[in-house]
Amino acid sequence: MSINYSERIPNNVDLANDRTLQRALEHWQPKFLEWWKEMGPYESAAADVYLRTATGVDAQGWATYGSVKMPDYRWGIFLADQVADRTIGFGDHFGEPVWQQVPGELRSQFRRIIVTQGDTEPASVEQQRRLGLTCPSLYDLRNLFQVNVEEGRHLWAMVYLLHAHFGRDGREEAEELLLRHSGDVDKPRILATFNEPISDWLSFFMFTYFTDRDGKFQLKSMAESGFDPLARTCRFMLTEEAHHMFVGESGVGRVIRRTLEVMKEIGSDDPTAVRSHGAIDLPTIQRYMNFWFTSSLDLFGSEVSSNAASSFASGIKARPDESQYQDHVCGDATFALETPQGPESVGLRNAMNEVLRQSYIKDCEIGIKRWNVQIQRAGHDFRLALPSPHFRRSIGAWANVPTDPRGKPIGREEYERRMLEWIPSESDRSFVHGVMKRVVAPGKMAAWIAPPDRGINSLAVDYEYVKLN
Ligand code: BYC
Repeated sequence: MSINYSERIPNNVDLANDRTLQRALEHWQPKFLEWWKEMGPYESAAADVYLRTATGVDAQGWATYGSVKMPDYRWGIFLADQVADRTIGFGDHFGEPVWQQVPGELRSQFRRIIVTQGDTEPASVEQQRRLGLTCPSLYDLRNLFQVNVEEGRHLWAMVYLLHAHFGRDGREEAEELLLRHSGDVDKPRILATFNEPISDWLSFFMFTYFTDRDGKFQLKSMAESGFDPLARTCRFMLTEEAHHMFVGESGVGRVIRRTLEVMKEIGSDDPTAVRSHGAIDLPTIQRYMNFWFTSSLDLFGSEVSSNAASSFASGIKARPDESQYQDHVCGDATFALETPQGPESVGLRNAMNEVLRQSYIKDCEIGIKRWNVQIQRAGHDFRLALPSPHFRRSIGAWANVPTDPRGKPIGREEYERRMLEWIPSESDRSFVHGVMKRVVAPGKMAAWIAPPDRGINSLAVDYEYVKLN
């Protein structure tokens, strides 16, 4: 079904024919806009931003581009098309028809997962709220705003499911999603990474590379869900998520390119010299990577999780791209887990969080390889590397086990003492903040980042992507 933009809430779910649901969502809409005004991008309401908006949900023509003031963005409800005769592809209900309504006995589990997913979306907008003040270019400012409006739309996606399928509980949860805030001492966001401040653009690029990629894997596993509306919602969200990860990968790549240019100009790789020429030295980039990668690893939950086992068994959440596996039931299969006490064999269903995490790590490696090719081509021996998944963990079997970034166990005293060699120190952060000066002349870039290879939607890099007004 195509998207109906003539209604107050754009949608392709025939909202007009469900007056009760429509009214409930129209009641939530002004609260969302109020939240956007208070917690969304700072001082951005008057800006005209070159944004893409969904027009259809098929792969060919979902996006249209145009200049929009963000508060007027048409946030709405877009589900990927229904697949006829779809059956559940995993777990105890393998082969049964998918559900159009939530089965009563799975209600609270589904609600918990939808709320957790929904909570991350406004959280990220809150985390990134002040970045516009230090944007390195109009091109980057536009990308930030694009990511922000789409995270807002992802919130709409989860709120629709809560309203349409969870009655009064769902409506209450939808309100709560606007009341918790990133980093709030009393009402923080649910998952720890979404309470970390993102106060500089290097963190933003790392977040969109590493944390949005967790989003990709979680959405892929929910896109397999036996609850068809959740699966269809997540399938469409994935198309938006791809741009967010592009922002991360190309962003970090451009920071590295600029650093390499400066290293060539000054004929030195000495971090102090690189910094004194306004670029971000490679070891600092590695420390930011260590921070955001390890924090994002925690988002997959514990290595051994009865919640994950029951999600898989009952048809809530599968492995990403479940069809790539032979065994979709995993009733007796086991998984070899590395624990601080040594190798341990656990039921595969219980290890589903770890299966996801390992696929995620492989996917993270791809960008690191590309960045290292840049460094190698420039003739330097330095190589970026993902730290061990056992390093600096706060959730699961490795939580609070002191290791170095290679995963070698070390004493707690050494761990605490050396942590500032491994993740950004106060002085790294203050240096990085110091170089983040706002650049808003069309086509101009801040000194710490190279220009992108191309502009948005075939426009030139120096196009005025945001008119600040
Ligand atoms: N921080 O059995 P456990 C995205 C909780 S990102 C704090 O180990 P389980 C995006 C857990 O909730 C994708 N708490 O794991 C990216 C549980 O608490 P309760 C977001 C944590 O249950 C960028 C308890 O510990 N989507 O979209 O299998 C920008 C025991 O849990 C953490 C999802 O996460 C943590 N890191 O949970 C914008 C998908 N980890 O309920 C957006 C939905 C675990 O016992 N969520 N806990 O009080 C899920 O599928 C699951 O909830 C988890 C793993 C993946 C989080």
